[in-house]
Amino acid sequence: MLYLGIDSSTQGVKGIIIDPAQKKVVAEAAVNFGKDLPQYNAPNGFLEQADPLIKQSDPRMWLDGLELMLKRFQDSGVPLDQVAAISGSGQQHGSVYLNAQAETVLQNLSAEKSLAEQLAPCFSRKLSPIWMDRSTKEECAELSAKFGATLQKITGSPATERFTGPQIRKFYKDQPEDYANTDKIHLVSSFLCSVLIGKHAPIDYGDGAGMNLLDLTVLDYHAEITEFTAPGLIQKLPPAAASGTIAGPLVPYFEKYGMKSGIPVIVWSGDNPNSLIGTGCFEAGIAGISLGTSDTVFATMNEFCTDPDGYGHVMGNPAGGFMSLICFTNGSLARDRVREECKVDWETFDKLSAETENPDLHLILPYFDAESTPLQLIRGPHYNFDCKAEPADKMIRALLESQALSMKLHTSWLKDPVRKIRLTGGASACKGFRQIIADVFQADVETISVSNSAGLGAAFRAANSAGKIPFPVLAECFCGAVETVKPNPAMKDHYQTALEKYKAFEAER
Ligand code: XUL
Repeated sequence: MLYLGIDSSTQGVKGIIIDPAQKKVVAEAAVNFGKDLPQYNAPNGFLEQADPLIKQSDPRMWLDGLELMLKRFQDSGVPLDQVAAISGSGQQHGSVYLNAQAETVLQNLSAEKSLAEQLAPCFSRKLSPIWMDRSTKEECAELSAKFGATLQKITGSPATERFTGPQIRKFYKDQPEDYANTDKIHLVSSFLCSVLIGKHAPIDYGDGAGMNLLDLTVLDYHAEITEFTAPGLIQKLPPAAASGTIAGPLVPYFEKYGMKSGIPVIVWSGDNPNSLIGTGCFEAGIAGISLGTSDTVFATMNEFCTDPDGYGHVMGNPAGGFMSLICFTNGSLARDRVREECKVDWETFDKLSAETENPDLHLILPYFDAESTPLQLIRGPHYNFDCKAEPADKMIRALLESQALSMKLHTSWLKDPVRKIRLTGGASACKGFRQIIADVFQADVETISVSNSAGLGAAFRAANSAGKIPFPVLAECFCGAVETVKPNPAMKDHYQTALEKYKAFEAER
């Protein structure tokens, strides 16, 4: 039995097919929006706009990306007809606005035309705001003024610029007619699941918690918050459902890629909840750190608690209960900028990160782009030293130590202290960074050889839900540690002092 996980991320769509009986990844395929679909003018997955706080994408690009990815599987002879179930992962918080026609179009998808062509008349809002959008400061202030601290207690997060609720409120205020013409508002995840099953798919508790609308105490939309966000919104939202729910059977449209129609499609989730599953972080105290465009830290929670500083989030855990998520926008984005400024290649960057020391505690608040943790709408970066006078090695070390210290600082609200870290994402290849993270957290750092943890997590969810294979069994087959870095106890006091210094520096901004 094969299981397919699809990951629709900011920059592209990837697919991964696993065979749990053989403990094998059977095939992977990838599409990059910038390279493969240049007609959408989105080299990094979103349109370049004059206001840097606005970040939007054309949802037709996500549909074309999905189809091209399946086509690539088909062209390389992958036995897609042996796939027994599918699930998926979407970049979180992004929203798709559909008019009433969508229902009929979804039900009658014809293999003659592409999904993008058929759904083009169904968008009541042509462009979708994505998670990088920070244009909803006013709407967040309105939600905070109305609900105060209860918003975080109920939804797991304070009003957050990139979250879907504030984005919907802005749309309702700015384009009331288009809002009135909107029949359903989907997340990226539930939108793509909908095309697979030919009807509106539910939103799972994992991705749904990134909306500022879901009452996590009862796992359904909060009537008053939803109504205040935008009148009549509750009717426009797909139902909320547990992540293991079968959304429906795959529609015949996908037979054109050699898939079997009728196989179960499991409700999709957000990339972070999927990554938690795909990195095997099922126990509280084991944190996953994904070092991607943005860096994210996530962990299973034994009990629901919220971040008093308001930067960390609580989401539904696809394995049951809750998970924490802290998102740092300036992850690889910042590493790449510093590398470029230092005029070194990645190999040298890696080498310098491991060889240099930073006894003077030089620190960087790397807000090259607007940051989410802590919230910084104005771009930085900020240095506590004369950056012009620093050689490359010192700059690189200061950046990586600052990023690790920020992760440590902003996970201090978690009730279960981080005792082990599972590291994934491109920058996990950086040896020096692995040791810095181990030393800052004073915890073992396991590197896992999973390049697409969100897609793998989606494939695990398909295998778990349709094939009844327990998550830990899947994790053992596919995401064992390839290397463990031990913390150096001699660095404990040094990094304790550094943490205090970082905290004070961050507070000054
Ligand atoms: C999480 C967040 C990002 C996106 C990236 O809150 O905004 O991690 O999910 O895809």
